[in-house]
Amino acid sequence: MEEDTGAFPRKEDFSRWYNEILWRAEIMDTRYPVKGLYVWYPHGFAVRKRTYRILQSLMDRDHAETMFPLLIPKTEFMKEATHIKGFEDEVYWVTHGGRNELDVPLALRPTSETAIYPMYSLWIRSHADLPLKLYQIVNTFRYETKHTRPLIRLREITSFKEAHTVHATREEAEAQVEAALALYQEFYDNLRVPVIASRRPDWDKFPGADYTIAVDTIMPDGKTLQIGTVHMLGDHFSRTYDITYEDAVGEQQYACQTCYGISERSIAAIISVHGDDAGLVLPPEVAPIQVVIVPIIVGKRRDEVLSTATALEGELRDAGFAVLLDVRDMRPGAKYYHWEMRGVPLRIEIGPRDIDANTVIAVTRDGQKTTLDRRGVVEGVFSVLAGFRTAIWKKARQVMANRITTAATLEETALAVKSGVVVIHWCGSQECAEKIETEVDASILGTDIRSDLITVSDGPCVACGGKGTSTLVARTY
Ligand code: 5CA
Ligand code: ZN
Repeated sequence: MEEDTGAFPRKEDFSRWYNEILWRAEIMDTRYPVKGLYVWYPHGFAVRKRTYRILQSLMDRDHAETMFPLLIPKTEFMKEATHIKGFEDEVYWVTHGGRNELDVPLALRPTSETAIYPMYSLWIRSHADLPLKLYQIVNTFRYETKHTRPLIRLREITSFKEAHTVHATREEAEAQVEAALALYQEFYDNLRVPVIASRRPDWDKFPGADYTIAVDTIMPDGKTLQIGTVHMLGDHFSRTYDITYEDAVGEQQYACQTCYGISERSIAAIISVHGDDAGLVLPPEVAPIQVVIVPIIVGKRRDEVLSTATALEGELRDAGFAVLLDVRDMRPGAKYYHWEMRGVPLRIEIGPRDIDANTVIAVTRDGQKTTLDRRGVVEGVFSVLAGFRTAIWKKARQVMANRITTAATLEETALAVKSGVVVIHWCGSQECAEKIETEVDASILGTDIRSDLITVSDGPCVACGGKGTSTLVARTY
């Protein structure tokens, strides 16, 4: 690929920076000729693969993986009234098989409740079958009408991880909601992406849920991105799809359910939260190449440098690092630029002077330069990468902390919400919510806030002065 000057500065126009990074770092190709559908470049897919491996390893602790069909008969889809109402404008329908009109139109799943739950009804017989905790990673289709964006608002979500659990009691289902939140928290900790969890207001909950708790991160432009949701479904779906079990005394009971999902928005979060003007910054856990070795070749000692670099590559590979030796015939500076754009966490430079001194130069993606002893290079790389992990975590948390403010009036809120999330007091009434949302030109994100960066309290509602509790307000994606 042609090398050129750096990407657009992130601060100036985040949206433009984001779109440029996607192709410059070879994450997504946005030229596919259907709106809202994009193509993973192999490099982007390699990041996705590592990210989803982490997600799967967390899920696999106590969930089983499965796969349900993409097509859902209209008859099943239309059963749960609230759910249909929430999704009917977003569903793609398959109406024909070849030239024949289908007797029953088939929905392309926008999410899979209505595909999975009729089968759960067949599978669950007694309390011994519970809890049931399954997940799948599939593509789903939503005819989104808001502005579509790669990885963020897709019409084909390619990497929809959805979990669906069934429990004997409401208490167990509620405990599962908390367990799912803890799992998502751990997932995002692994990606070094700080999140805030909060309970969505009733009008914003998942269609068919009792309540929804979402995790959001704050993007560089101060808007929030919802990067995961956990829904308490109660018995809404179990009554509709007849998911019952025989309890210990032989009586039929409706089961209680939860579902929770994460999409490739998680990748959008990694890119946006860590990236900088030079391109991607990848946490080592998800970097397809963790260490790139750039030989500094000057004149006569070419072979010596290359053989030393090759030996180094072998050592690091044997130690388990994803390492690449860049032997292309290019200036070192151009190579640095190339790998910085692609987010490689660590670059090692090795030239004649380093060979003489028995050292190598290690430069992390955030610009920290360390001289490593050639003999202890494996330990050195481990420790430099560990330091890098901590550094990007600290930085991301600090940036998020700086973007959270509190406000006591609507005027203060309107001003503060331009640069991030605002914590206000709200009484919980829809009337006040509408007033707040129009006057500050932002959304009520949620209550029941869970974040170690925010202290919650009670106080007078910013709209009516009545008794209120801490509430997040933000401009959202
Ligand atoms: N069945 C439930 C749980 S799996 C469900 O569909 N929940 S959801 O609608 O909230 O979606 C789960 C997550 O997918 C959201 O939190 C959001 O992060 C992501 N998501 C939703 N719509 C899109 C979209 N159009 N493009 C990309 N990601 C999306
Ligand atoms: Zn109020």
